[in-house]
Amino acid sequence: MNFKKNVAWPSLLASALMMVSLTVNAQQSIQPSPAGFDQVQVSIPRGKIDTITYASATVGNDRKALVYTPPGFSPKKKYPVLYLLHGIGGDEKEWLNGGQPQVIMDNLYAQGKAQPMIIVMPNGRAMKDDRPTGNIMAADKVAAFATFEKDLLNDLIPFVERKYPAMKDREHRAIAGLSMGGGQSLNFGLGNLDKFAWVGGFSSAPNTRKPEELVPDPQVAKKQLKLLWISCGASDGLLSFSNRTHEYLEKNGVPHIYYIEPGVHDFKVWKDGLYNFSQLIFKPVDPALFSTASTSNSGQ
Ligand code: FER
Repeated sequence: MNFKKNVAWPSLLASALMMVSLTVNAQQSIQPSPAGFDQVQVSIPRGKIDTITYASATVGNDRKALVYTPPGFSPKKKYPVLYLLHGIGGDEKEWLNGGQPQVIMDNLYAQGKAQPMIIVMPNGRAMKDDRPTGNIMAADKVAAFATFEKDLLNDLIPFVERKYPAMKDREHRAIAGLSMGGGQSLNFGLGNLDKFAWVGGFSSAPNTRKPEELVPDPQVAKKQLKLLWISCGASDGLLSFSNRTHEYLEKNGVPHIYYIEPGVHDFKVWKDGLYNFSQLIFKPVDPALFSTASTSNSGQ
């Protein structure tokens, strides 16, 4: 009897601890980026940024993209790839100049918070003159952001996967972007679920397809997606495009993270987007983070 009594305590303690940890998990949520997340730290290992040039059959000329490889990168290992897209006023250097993603990522790696990944920053304006000059809202320039779907799938991704030690399956390919690039990421990611399992839109622009066109089959999306991330500044004039997508996803039971933070249409919000999204991808996602917590896998 005494023996039984004694062994009951550890098991009771284990149960109590488990309940505490379940409660903690259930309360887990996306938090604002901590101070210093975007500040250069001395004496930590750094990734590297290359400029690549690829032949685009879609556009009919050579195009440029930037590629960040993480600290400790080795061509002998294999890496998942995040395609990170810019906005209507930018080009392949917009993230670098405005968001310093290499600083955010180096800091995350120093803390062991993100999976080692290759980040490709392309030029999403798929036309011969792809500079953000003149009238950036001109119809042909806006249309070139849609044309980029072909350039990305048929020209850039195959190039990256030939030149870099990239994993080539959908579960190791992510796409995210800011504003026009957020709309592109949602359109191209959700429109090509055989190619992308991780999709993020930061402050997505009016180029975002209407929800019914974006996700025509919620059950397929639910099954295929590893993570769908939608974030926006609460005071962004484009918030309605994120919100209508979120409401449709919620109504149709497609799990996703919807993160609205104080802010406008600027890099503060987009850096927070990258900081959070990059930590979540290419590893198991805690379902407690989903805005739509319909995660009972019944019927699957
Ligand atoms: C628009 C408003 C904003 C639009 C695009 C944007 C194509 C894009 C903004 C950005 O990328 O920052 O009406 O139409």
